[in-house]
Amino acid sequence: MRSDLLAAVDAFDRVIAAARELIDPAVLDPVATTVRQVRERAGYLGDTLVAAVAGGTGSGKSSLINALAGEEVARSGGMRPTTGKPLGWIPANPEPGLVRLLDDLGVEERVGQDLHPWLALLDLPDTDSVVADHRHTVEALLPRVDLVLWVIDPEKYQDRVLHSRYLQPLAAYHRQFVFVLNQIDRLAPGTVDDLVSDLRQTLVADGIPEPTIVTVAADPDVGPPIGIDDLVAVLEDKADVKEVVYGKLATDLREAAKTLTSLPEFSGGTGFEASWNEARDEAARLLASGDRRRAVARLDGFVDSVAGQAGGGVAAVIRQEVTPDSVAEAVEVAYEASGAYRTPAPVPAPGWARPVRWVALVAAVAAVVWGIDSLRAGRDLLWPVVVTLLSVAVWAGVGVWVSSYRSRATRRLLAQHREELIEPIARLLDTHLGKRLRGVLRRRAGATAAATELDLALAELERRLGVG
Ligand SMILES: Nc1nc2c(ncn2[C@@H]2O[C@H](COP(=O)(O)OP(=O)(O)O)[C@@H](O)[C@H]2O)c(=O)[nH]1
Ligand SMILES: [Mg+2]
Repeated sequence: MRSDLLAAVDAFDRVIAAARELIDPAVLDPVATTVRQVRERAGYLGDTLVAAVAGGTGSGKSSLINALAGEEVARSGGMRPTTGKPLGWIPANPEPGLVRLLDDLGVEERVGQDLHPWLALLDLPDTDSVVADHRHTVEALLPRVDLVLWVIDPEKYQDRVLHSRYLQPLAAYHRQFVFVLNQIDRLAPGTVDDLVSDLRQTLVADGIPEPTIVTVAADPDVGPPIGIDDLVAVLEDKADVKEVVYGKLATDLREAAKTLTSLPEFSGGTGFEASWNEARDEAARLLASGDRRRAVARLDGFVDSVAGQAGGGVAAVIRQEVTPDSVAEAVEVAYEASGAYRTPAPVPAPGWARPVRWVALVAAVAAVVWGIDSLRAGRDLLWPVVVTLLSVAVWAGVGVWVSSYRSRATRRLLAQHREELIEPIARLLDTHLGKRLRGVLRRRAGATAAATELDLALAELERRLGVG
């Protein structure tokens, strides 16, 4: 079960790493904190029930541990502070995780026991200690231990410091609390029940809905300790909190996962290639015909639409990495590198056109001379006129045909030239723009894939816990 939890935490860390630059830190950071806390807590999850014993000086914490142990392991009734150094009463053969926990908590004094091998008790410094941030010590401890036994002196059970400084601020951890009303031997017969119900009311007012209260006398003036077996039974019962803790951690992870995967950054994301090809080819066509302005507008519009579809942090990253300026630059590079600015030279006239027109011109001049000569000699003018007209017609006709031929051929050449440019331009746009867009989307795809892995890991954990 622990390995399943750790697998889920690992999967979660991969999601966080993949999403790091795509998601607003304001959203991601609290999630990362939750995951870190779960990992921290999971680090000490073993089979031993670890309970910290807390309470005011003289409430009987050390006596309680002695009573549970059946021997004096903790010095009781000593001078204040009676518990300057924390003590651990732990299984003689402790789990490595428990040893690590005690090391981390600085619990150096350790007494091994075989009586309750599932239980470890930590005798903490007193809660009414003058150390100002003592509550923070307890608070820091809470996520790392399974239970806190609050040992309460019946004379001080309404103590303002206990309720306002400790219990109320820590009420969120109430499931981990057990209240031990100690020294009941000192109470008048018949008053215990009233006192318990009074304490219960105060605790409920503190924000602890269903407090577990056990009454004991750890070190009565006369006779053996009272109520210790009941306490052991309650603790044995609470050993189930291990299961509860796993369940709670799994829930924490599931909730955190939901926070992330409901973000737009983790949804959709297909169909990029098709729409990019279309936009790119259109822009390439515009660019091949020299229309840089519209090519830029087309691509910029495309980037906007990709960002719009991606939404959230991915949109921001896209527009950050693919700015309008960089689109214009990519277009400029494609325009220059492809040679789109060069137009082909006009098609020359066919080689025969010029001599033919010369011959026609010379023929026309000759025919005119011939006509003048015929006119002087009084000869028939028909043939000279016919030849003149024919020659002029050939000269003019060939001229008109050649210029139309040249403009048609030049247009054809230009169209072909543009057609041939489209592919290299498209390639250049791919290199200078498409790659960058793909890079951002690939990162998102990575995050989405990691989220899928996380979902599987969580499902496995939930299956092992028998929930979900
Ligand atoms: N009458 C009575 N005295 C107790 C009981 N538990 C502890 N004491 C006494 O209260 C004093 C303080 O106990 P101790 O365990 O040192 O308290 P700690 O400061 O919370 O560790 C000692 O003199 C104990 O003998 C109890 O159940 N009944
Ligand atoms: Mg003590």
